[in-house]
This record gives sequence, C-alpha cells and structure tokens, in this order.
Amino acid sequence: MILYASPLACSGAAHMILLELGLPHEIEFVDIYVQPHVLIDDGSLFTDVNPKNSVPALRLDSGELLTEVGVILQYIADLKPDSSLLPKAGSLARYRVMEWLSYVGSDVHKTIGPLFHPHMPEAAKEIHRQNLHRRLTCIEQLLVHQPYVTGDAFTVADAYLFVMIGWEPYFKFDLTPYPNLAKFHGRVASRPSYMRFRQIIAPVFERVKLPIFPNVGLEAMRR
Ligand SMILES: N[C@@H](CCC(=O)N[C@@H](CS)C(=O)NCC(=O)O)C(=O)O
Repeated sequence: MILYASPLACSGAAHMILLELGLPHEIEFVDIYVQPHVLIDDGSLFTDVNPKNSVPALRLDSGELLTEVGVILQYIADLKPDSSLLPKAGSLARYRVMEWLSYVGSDVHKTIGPLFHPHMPEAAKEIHRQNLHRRLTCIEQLLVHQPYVTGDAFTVADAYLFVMIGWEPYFKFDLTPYPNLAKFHGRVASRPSYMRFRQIIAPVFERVKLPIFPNVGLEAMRR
C-alpha cells in the first residue's frame, strides 16, 4: 500500500491511522503547494497518479487507486477489523462514524479550505469563519459530555477532526472559545501514532514550498 500524502494536509489522518494499526505501508509525499502538484522524490506530476490532484490517495496492493479521505480511512481501518477504530459494517455505530466523517469532510474541512486561498476576499473569509464557528460550537457542546465525537472510543472520525483543528494556527481561527475541542486536540496529540507521524513529516517540511502563514514560522509547524 502506498499513501500519497502531504505534510499538514488532511492525508495526515490516514497516515496516523496506518501508524495506529501498525499496517505495512509506504508514504509518497506530494508537494501540493506548487502548481502543478508534484511528487517530492522525483518531481513527477501528481495528476499522473491521481487525476483529482488531491491528497490523500491510496495505491492498493492490487494496483487500484482509492481516493477521498473518509473512504480511505474506512478502508484502512477495515484491514484490522478487530481494532476499536471503526465499528463493524452494518452496525448503527458504524453509521455514526460515517456520519461524523461526512460532517467533518463537508462542513468542517471545506469551510476551512477557503481560508487558505490567497485571493479569497476578506469579507468572504469572514463568512466562512462564522460558518466554521457554528460547526465547531456544535462539536464543542458534544465534547462536554464525551471524549470523542462518537463517544468513549477514539475512531477514524476523530483522527480526521483532529487534523482539521490542528490547522488553527495557520488560518487564524482561535480555539480559545472551544475549550473541549482544545482538550480533545491534546488528547489525540498524546497518542504515540501522532508523535511518530510528527517525526516522519518533520524532514519533509524542508522539501516543500509551504505558503507563508501569517505569524507562523517553520519552527511552529515542526512542533
Ligand atoms: N475530496 C477530497 C478532498 C481532499 C483535499 O481537500 N485535499 C487537499 C489537502 S487537505 C488537497 O490535496 N489540496 C490540493 C488541491 O486540491 O489542489 C477528499 O475528501 O479526500
């Protein structure tokens, strides 16, 4: 299995879950901060791998390519069906995880995305910030009662949410109004898989053309 990933991107959730489960894999890093996107090892075009031109993408041992983070996360977790990261297919608990994967993917991830765009007018960014605030408030209220989005167990949906809220320093939304989300972030950040993930991506920062994020230096990104 080869995961096409980029440091700081949503692909980090899939990378973390591969590490959580101890599954054999390779990581091929993609520079998504240059146009056209390229594989950082050999400079070849990423569209030749994934015509959608986005990470994550997973090359299966069969040679087929699987895309979409919410689906890749389920595929990886299903390779170890006895783990607690994803309930069995067909159970209501599984649909709960899928429900959250969908919410994080469409309502959280794609609200933060426009805050990246250098040419997005400030007024439009403000609308996205307000939408993001409503959605984070909903999750904040849920996390008053439970440590993870579906209850007591850490699942793949938490990994996805974790990577999204880890973007906080780069896109000027502040987690201070969401103390339970901040605690959730700390809880997931203490998992050994995340520490291993940080070690693996640290050298890659030198090799990609990261955009300049206001008030955030390279040192902060490495932490
Ligand atoms: N629909 C895709 C979206 C993934 C996505 O937005 N990936 C971002 C990184 S977080 C990306 O590759 N952006 C580069 C681009 O779209 O050009 C999914 O769910 O996997």
